[in-house]
Amino acid sequence: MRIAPELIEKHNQSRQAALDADYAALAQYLRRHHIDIESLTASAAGFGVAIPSWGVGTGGTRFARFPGVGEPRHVFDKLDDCGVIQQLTQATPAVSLHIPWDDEDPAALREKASGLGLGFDAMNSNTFQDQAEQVRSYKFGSLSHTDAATREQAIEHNIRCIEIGKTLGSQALTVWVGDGSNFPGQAHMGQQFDRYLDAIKQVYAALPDDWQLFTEHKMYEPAFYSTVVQDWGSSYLIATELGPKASCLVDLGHHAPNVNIEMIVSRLARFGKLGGFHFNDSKYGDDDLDSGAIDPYRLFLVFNELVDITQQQGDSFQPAYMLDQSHNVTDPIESLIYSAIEVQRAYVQALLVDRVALAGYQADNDALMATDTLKRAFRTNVDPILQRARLQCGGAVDPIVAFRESEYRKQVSTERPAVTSAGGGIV
Ligand SMILES: [Mn+2]
Repeated sequence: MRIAPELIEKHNQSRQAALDADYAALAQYLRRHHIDIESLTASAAGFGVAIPSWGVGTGGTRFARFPGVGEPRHVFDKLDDCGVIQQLTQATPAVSLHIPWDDEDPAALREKASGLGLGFDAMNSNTFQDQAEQVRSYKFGSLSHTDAATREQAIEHNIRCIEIGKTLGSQALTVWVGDGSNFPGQAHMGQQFDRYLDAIKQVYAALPDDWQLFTEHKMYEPAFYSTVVQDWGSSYLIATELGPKASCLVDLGHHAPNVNIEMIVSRLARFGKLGGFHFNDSKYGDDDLDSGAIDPYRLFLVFNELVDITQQQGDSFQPAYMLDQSHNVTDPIESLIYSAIEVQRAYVQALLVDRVALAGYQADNDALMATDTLKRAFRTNVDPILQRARLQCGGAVDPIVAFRESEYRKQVSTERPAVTSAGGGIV
């Protein structure tokens, strides 16, 4: 463990009395509403959201990137940082790798991760940029490229991601492509989608029986006129064409402003095609801001649907949760800690919704009381539950404070040379 357990223990001890008092008060409040706090704490403790390996590096925009100190040099440093986030929050048990950025010896990766108590979540392929050794360029597309050999190269890359993932214990491949066009008329939209379907079917054919393929849509960027997998409709068509092992992945930032994402969640789940999430937040577009930073109520409303679906479909409904955000002005570890807790908070708040009362208000068309039922849950401060869950699992009551107390960033900055590259770069 990179942070001394004694430090966390001391941190927790100094907060124990206050937490016990707050927890008892919240338990009493919830008891009045016939809710058992212990079952909520157990649910919070069982919740996990994966960390993307690229999230622990400082992000950037098209204009610039301002590197932080002690940035991870390679995937093993990234795993160390993810291990710290898991150690303190106990809510991020898996890491999602990106190939080729994290392409290292799988046995070494597995050993490093298990030493940190981490598993591997979905594999992410990359056909949106060119790599040094690559023969054909993805400038004009990858899985939907007009050139068959370029499509073949993109198919092979995705299959290789599956092969690497098999050795790591991953069980899913997330496919996001930047394919599209920048000018009306540049691409034949129908034929382009046909080529994409034909290529992704070949990737799907290489999927092991116990694997899933997640298709991730995004409205725009890097293509600014049209995108091949632009919305949940196209994503649903793809997942349906592929078969039962394929489902849709919803990245909260990949929609037009004001789109009702919780409704998309409901629709996809209703037809068994909701596979997973990339959590982040946004104000204007695909801003990749920290989860819950701008609109925590929307995050809650998404989880309100997820809890509702789980109650209907049971434990067979297990969407994959991952953070996918870019940290431009904060310490990435602190942002990921904060965001993981915000996502966990939304989940626990959604568990508080009185669904029997809500169904009654809906049946009576009592709009005001129906929405108040949601607001009551959203307004409840569940911090004592989240803190108790962390405490029970060996995490820190206040992970950001504990992280700063540990001076981990200062410590790794002596091992990791400063990055001076100031170039732009979305990660
Ligand atoms: Mn994403």
